[in-house]
Amino acid sequence: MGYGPGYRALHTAAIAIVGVLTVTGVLLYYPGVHTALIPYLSGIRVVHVALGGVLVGMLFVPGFFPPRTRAWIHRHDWKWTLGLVGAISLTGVFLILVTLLPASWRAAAFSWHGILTAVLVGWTALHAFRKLVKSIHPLDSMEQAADPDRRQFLGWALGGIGAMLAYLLVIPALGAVGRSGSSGPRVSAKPVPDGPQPGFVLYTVVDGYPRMPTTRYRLKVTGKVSRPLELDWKQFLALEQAKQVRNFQCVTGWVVSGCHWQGVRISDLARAVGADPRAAYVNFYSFDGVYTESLRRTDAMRPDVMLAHRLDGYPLAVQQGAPVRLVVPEMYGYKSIKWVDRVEFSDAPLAGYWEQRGYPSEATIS
Ligand SMILES: Nc1nc2c(c(=O)[nH]1)N[C@H]1C(S)=C(S)[C@@H](COP(=O)(O)O)O[C@H]1N2
Ligand SMILES: [Mo]
Repeated sequence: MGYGPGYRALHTAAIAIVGVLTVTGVLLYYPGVHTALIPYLSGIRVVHVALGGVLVGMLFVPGFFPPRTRAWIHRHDWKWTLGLVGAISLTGVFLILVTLLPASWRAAAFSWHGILTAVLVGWTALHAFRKLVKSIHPLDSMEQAADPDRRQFLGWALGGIGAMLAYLLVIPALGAVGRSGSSGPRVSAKPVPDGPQPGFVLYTVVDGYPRMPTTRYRLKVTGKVSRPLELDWKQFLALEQAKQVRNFQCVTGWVVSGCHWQGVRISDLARAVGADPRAAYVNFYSFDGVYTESLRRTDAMRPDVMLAHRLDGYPLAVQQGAPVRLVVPEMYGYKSIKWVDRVEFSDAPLAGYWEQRGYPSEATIS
């Protein structure tokens, strides 16, 4: 009786899920839509990851419940679909394993997650077109065409995993993703003197990227402090400068490894203004007029939390927060507020921009 109603339902469900995953993935990734959908992004992310999990589970159904007949679907349909969905799921799993894998792997996984999805969408369209228009594969011939059994299925799965691992292992050697691991120099994509550095997805929650010449820029350090400061550009640069090479990771999955930051530590700023010991929080404001962030004082005092003004050897690009942005390498990117013009030591936290929209204020990449 062919592949039976169970497999038909599986097929339909898989198509629907792949469709929803593609749409939610696009919504999460593209900066344009990203801004419009801000209130829904954390929900969209949950749906995307959960459905991805369901799809991975479905991939294994034929392995555990082999179809009753050996010949049940066209060989190429099987190979391509399973191979692609398997590889996309695997790259998705890599993205979730935030700290277990090197950032260069995750950066590669992120690219391939998108590239392979584009191939899958193309393939699905072709497959549907063939079935609909040409009817090359009516059920009868489909049933004679191929006979993947459990062994073949496992072979394909292992082959796919093997190919993926092989690819990811040669990535650093090929330099194909642009950046190396957390502390090494960059492999290929070179820093650019003008404009944003390669690898970053450039977010803004307002219309466009606010522009502020350093001649007009003032940094205000206020709140529970004994010597509030208002610094012009020269005075800001005169503060003790710190440098570090760290990964930068957005909660939506993309990661840029080996970013060279230069700037002023919040701990040095705290000393300069004489921050009151009772100020348990440090709040940050952006001159985009909307974005805010807040750190527990203990987190903000870490030596790697800084107001950065240089990235990869060049002044920050406008799109990346020029002239000054916060960098919190231990936490997801949304903590690293751009276009900072006010730092406030306070006894109360501020509900940050994303925290007001459902993201946890504790954003440590664990
Ligand atoms: N002012 C402001 N700061 C911001 C954002 C923003 O939209 N506006 N996006 C945050 C998010 S979610 C991330 S991942 C990083 C992205 O930094 P990039 O634009 O340099 O890639 O900036 C963070 N800081
Ligand atoms: Mo982000």
